[in-house]
Amino acid sequence: MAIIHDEDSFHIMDLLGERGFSVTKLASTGGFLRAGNTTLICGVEDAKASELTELIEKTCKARKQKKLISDGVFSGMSESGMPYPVEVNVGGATIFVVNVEEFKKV
Ligand code: 2BA
Repeated sequence: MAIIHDEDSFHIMDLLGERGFSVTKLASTGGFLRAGNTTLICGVEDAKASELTELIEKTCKARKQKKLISDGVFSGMSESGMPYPVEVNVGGATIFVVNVEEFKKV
């Protein structure tokens, strides 16, 4: 189970699909910030567990990114009339590796 940023969800879902992992994506909300995030549930054999966590770690790594923002809420523009770049933190993953007692498909 991995809680990741929404921004990383499309990329990691594509990669997991390409590598043959089954995955379920849930829209979730962080209890502290009350902001949207994404929770992935992925059931795997023990032998594939480290490949899965490594893939998530690489793809969803916390990093700084330049984003264009505007300070004029109403105009959508800065004083110069142009949106400007700011550095923001994106990505990161909180991963829970849980043993499954029983797995059934009926
Ligand atoms: P992270 O620790 O990277 O956590 C990101 C999201 O992962 C959390 O969103 C939550 O949805 C989930 N998560 C993290 N640890 C968890 C756990 N042990 N059990 C279940 N879910 C877990 P938010 O709760 O909205 O937290 C967003 C960020 O705010 C956290 O980033 C952390 O940097 C900070 N934060 C969270 N709780 C805090 C607290 N009590 N005091 C100060 N800062 C806190």
